[in-house]
Amino acid sequence: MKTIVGACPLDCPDGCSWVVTVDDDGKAVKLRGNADHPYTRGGLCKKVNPWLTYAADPSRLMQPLRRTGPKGSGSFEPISWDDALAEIAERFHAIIDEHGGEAIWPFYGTGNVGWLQGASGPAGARLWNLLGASQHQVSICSVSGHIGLSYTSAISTTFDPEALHEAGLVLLWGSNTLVTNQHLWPFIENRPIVVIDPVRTRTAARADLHIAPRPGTDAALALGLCRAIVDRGGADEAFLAERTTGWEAFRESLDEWTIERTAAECGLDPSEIEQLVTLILETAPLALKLGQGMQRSSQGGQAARVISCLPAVTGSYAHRAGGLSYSTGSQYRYNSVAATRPDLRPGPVRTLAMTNLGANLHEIDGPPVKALVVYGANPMVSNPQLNLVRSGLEREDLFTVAIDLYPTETTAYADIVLPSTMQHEQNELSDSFAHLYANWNEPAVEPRGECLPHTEIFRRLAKAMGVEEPAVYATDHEIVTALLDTEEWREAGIDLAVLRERGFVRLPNTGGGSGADRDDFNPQFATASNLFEFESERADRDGHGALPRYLPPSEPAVGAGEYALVAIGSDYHVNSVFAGTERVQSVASAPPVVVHADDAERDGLVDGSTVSIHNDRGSFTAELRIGDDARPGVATMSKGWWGQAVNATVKEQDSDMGRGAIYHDNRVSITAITPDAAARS
Ligand SMILES: Nc1nc2c(c(=O)[nH]1)N[C@H]1C(S)=C(S)[C@@H](COP(=O)(O)OP(=O)(O)OC[C@H]3O[C@@H](n4cnc5c(=O)[nH]c(N)nc54)[C@H](O)[C@@H]3O)O[C@H]1N2
Ligand SMILES: Nc1nc2c(c(=O)[nH]1)N[C@H]1C(S)=C(S)[C@@H](COP(=O)(O)OP(=O)(O)OC[C@H]3O[C@@H](n4cnc5c(=O)[nH]c(N)nc54)[C@H](O)[C@@H]3O)O[C@H]1N2
Ligand code: SF4
Ligand SMILES: [Mo]
Repeated sequence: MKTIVGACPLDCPDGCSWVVTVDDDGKAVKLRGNADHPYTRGGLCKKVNPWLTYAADPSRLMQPLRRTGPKGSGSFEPISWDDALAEIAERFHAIIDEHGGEAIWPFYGTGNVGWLQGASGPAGARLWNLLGASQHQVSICSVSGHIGLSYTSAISTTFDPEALHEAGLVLLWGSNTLVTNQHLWPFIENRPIVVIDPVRTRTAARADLHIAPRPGTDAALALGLCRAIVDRGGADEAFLAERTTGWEAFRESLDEWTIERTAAECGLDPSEIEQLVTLILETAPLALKLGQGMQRSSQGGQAARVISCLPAVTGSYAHRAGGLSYSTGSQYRYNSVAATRPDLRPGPVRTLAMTNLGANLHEIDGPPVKALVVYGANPMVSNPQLNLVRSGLEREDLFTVAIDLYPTETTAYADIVLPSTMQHEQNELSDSFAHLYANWNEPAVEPRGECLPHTEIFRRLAKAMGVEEPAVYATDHEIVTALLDTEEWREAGIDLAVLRERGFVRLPNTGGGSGADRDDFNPQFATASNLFEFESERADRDGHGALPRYLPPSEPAVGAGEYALVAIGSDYHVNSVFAGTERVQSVASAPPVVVHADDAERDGLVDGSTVSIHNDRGSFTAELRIGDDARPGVATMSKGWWGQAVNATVKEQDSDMGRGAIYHDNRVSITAITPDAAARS
């Protein structure tokens, strides 16, 4: 028996370190959380504990496949790797000859978010650059919030989550922490906790105070809170004078945000806002954990921008356990240029946003998309406006290659399907968006069947295409060495050998050390002025106004029979990953949609009945539940379940900043479809 340290690859903030036990026959017999890792602290989660069961799932893709039936039918025949790569190479050459490299779109998703095989790297980048393929922007998750914050603090985390046991009030804003970021909980559970979320999630139910605004009204709420804090003498004038700019103008803009107006806009009672203001004033410093949920709206970037003003008004940014954390991702500073080699490009190339897949497959400036290479992504479940995506993927002239672990609703549309290794079978350098460590993942076992890592697939594809440039044949270890080729990593004495030996390291830019010896993590505002910018010329130039502001969501659900559909992280799986495995299918079932009792009564909806959830973009069915999980005007359920086309109803529309998706800005109607429903009531 031996143990090998690895890391969870999923798109989850927690970035867990794990330990795989391998027996003398080279078989993985146990996979558990790493007790030595300061953030993982032993346990993983119920989504990933059965990892080895998922790896052994009977549906796992084990060899390359070629389509034999119509697109979408899921009919395939096995072929050899040589034949699969030869066919892809031939198609790529023909497409490049006729339309140029930009007609190829490497469409990678968040199935793995690592730096070698996953969305941060990504694998294949050097080959795509050399071919002049379209650049891919992973706009599906958090981009709007990042851009929003870039105008004010320009830093996406101002505290180390491990310091939160020193926080005053912990404000979880649009974050379902107990479900989507559970390893943070031990650091905050003894602090007073407030949750701002239109849904009464498990996290909200555990909080000291839960405020449930109408979806997409967060910026109004934040403006109202700022004004109330000023009115009650809680503004930290010293901090505002020394560390911020534009405060006077911002303060004036707050005039209109009386508690009454704020409450009306957000669908709250004024007393709820008063109560929150009191808590903020009495329990300093304020540590605000901003989730991704609240920025999946047409005004999501602006919402993050406004919310970030709150800890500035209270001066909380000055405290090591205060301020705001959206993502620690920005602290991972690798040499991406050396790893991905944009200099290999034949000339400038366009960038295509992941969230614009449907539109881009139908109509596009420049060369049409003729080849799509989908890896670590499941757009037929996770992208907005599924009916538009589907008709795009059905195009006969589109050549689609999909690389996955299992047959999915997306691989069904591929011409060639390639089998990927799983994390415990491959090299990976993993990060986190909640802690400040880099995790190394050493392969623990040989790949199952004929599965290959992404990096190896693209090396073999380059060979099949006859590429001579040596850079595209770099080994995994050479790419990691390129990633670590920065001043910071060198000065810290961390190279690949150190990473492999230790399994994880604290990021060098945090002050170094570990545990009690650790220096403070004390990052500075990274704006041009090095101040917190209430007022921003750059934002004004970009069309977002010099001052942070509130604009209503594009699809407010305020009329009778209207619901804002909010489909959030499931307890059982991360997005759509593993949702189709035997294991998940045996412990979970198709998620019900939950509405408030008052709405159900008004619309004649019956608990336990089957309903259609629909709008002019599409529809799907679910079981209806009545419960106080949903505030009036909201319908909620979990996302990522196969065969339940929640995103058929979501509009493919860019958010205000960065082409983010607007999943939670989605107005639907709900109608009963079982004839016996009325009889049962
Ligand atoms: N178990 C589990 N964990 C996951 C995932 C999963 O699918 N399952 N997904 C992973 C991924 S990809 C990500 S990006 C993270 C996301 O982590 P979170 O940000 O926690 O993600 P969500 O569950 O999408 O949304 C959080 C909360 O935002 C709320 N919300 C929706 N709209 C609004 C709004 O307008 N205002 C406010 N204030 N709140 C709103 C939702 O009701 C939800 O409870 O989680 C990761 N972790
Ligand atoms: N309604 C609604 N929709 C949402 C969201 C929401 O909150 N509400 N959240 C959005 C968010 S935050 C995100 S991040 C996106 C996620 O959307 P995507 O990035 O498309 O991710 P997934 O749907 O999880 O699909 C990941 C795919 O990768 C495969 N996979 C897993 N590991 C590996 C691997 O090692 N190699 C390969 N080749 N494949 C692998 C899985 O089997 C799965 O098919 O969904 C978005 N969709
Ligand atoms: S999904 Fe998140 S909590 Fe679960 S093991 Fe992976 S990183 Fe940890
Ligand atoms: Mo995400």
